[in-house]
Amino acid sequence: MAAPYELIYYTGVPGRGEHVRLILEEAGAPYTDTRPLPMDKCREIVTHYLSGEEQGNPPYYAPPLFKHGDLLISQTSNILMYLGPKLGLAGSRENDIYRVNALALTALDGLSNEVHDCHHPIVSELYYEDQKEESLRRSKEWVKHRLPKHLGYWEKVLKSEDRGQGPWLLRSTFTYADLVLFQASSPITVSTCRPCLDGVQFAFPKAMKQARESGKYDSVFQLWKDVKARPNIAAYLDSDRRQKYDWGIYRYYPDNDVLPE
Ligand SMILES: N[C@@H](CCC(=O)N[C@@H](CS)C(=O)NCC(=O)O)C(=O)O
Repeated sequence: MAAPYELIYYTGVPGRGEHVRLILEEAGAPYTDTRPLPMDKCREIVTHYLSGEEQGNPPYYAPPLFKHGDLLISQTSNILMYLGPKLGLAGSRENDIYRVNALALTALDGLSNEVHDCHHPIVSELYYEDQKEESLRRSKEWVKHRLPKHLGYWEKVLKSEDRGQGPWLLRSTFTYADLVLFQASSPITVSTCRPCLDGVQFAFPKAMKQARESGKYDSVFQLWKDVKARPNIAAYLDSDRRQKYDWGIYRYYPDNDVLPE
């Protein structure tokens, strides 16, 4: 029997583990997930796997972790790069995996890590409340400079001649890069806590609404809609497996919900 796919991550927020869930859900691949376990149990399991006691694997730094048979790996983009070719979601041409990985890394850098650093600009170990002033300053500068830069970049990718008629980042071939961009950038409504360019729209609803209504990034928002409408993704988003944003990478702090000045 083939080894199961095992996602090891914290519970209670989609977090970085969500990118791994989305690729598995899109492919309809069975997997186990620590999500339904209580947080204490999740921490215990994560700590065990980070310890380096898993034979043949080094100690890793942080979750998400992914286990497949004897192989234990970390780093979101690395896990996606492992799964992409196995699940047929890494492109169809020679070397597409590197194109897909570049796009996924760019989305994770700009629309995930940078957004996290808006609520924790000094250090993750301090509470948001202990770095509020810096967080507001960073958020203002981020929506002014970085948000348009990132959305403009993705609009350029989606408008590039090479992409032809699309509808996906790599022409007509759906890849996990589309899923990563969706998750980082899906439009959310704060009231229902559904994922924002999902994450970014959750954290900065005012700035994202303004960006959406500007008409400058229509291709980006169209991609979000197209990914959301894929049957397996739509079913997953409607299921109780899809967790709400709360204390993870994407957080809504009213003070930080600013428009570009
Ligand atoms: N680049 C890594 C970042 C991993 C990461 O920061 N994980 C968080 C949880 S989502 C964590 O536990 N960080 C601990 C730390 O940075 O000290 C990835 O994408 O997997």
